[in-house]
Amino acid sequence: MNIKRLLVAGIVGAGKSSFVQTVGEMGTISTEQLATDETAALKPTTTVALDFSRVSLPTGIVHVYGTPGQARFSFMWELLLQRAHLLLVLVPVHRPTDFVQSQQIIGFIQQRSPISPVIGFTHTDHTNALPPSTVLSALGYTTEPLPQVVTVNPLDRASVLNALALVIDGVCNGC
Ligand SMILES: Nc1nc2c(ncn2[C@@H]2O[C@H](COP(=O)(O)OP(=O)(O)OP(=O)(O)O)[C@@H](O)[C@H]2O)c(=O)[nH]1
Ligand SMILES: [Mg+2]
Repeated sequence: MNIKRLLVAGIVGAGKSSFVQTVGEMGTISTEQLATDETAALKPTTTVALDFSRVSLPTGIVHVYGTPGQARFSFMWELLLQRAHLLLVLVPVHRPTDFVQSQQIIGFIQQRSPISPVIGFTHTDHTNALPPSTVLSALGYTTEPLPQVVTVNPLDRASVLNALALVIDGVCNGC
């Protein structure tokens, strides 16, 4: 059976758990717990280990794993990265003061994986959303090669499936 593992990473509140839940066909495993740190100012609960769901595509089955957002859980990022075939980093484009944290997560991945992560812009419906080019520059992408990017609403299944298709096609480019 052709199974690919997709890792969905990103900072707290980026939309990782929403993405995993929206894409899943057979329910979701989540580890959502009450936030006890500065996350509580942003949202009441947070992922403390991982999210998991599964989706069946014409090209095969995708197992989708969401990470926690906090750096203290980076051992989970590391574990999940080891077996991932596909990488997506969600970046909320309405929180410019947190772009440096997104950049750090991208750097963490780049240091440990040969796979270039696709950058998924979330919260683009927010009134304070910044344009993709501004966000890319803020993430340190100022010269070629630029990453593959996609705008995604983690709450909308068509949008999530569109992002998934791009992540999968990106990996298969040139293979
Ligand atoms: N309007 C809007 N809301 C979004 C979007 N993406 C996620 N949300 C909302 O943002 C909140 C946080 O989403 P989560 O999916 O829990 O974020 P997360 O990345 O899993 O967060 P942590 O587990 O705490 O790291 C939820 O209320 C979502 O419904 C988006 O693109 N637009
Ligand atoms: Mg989560």
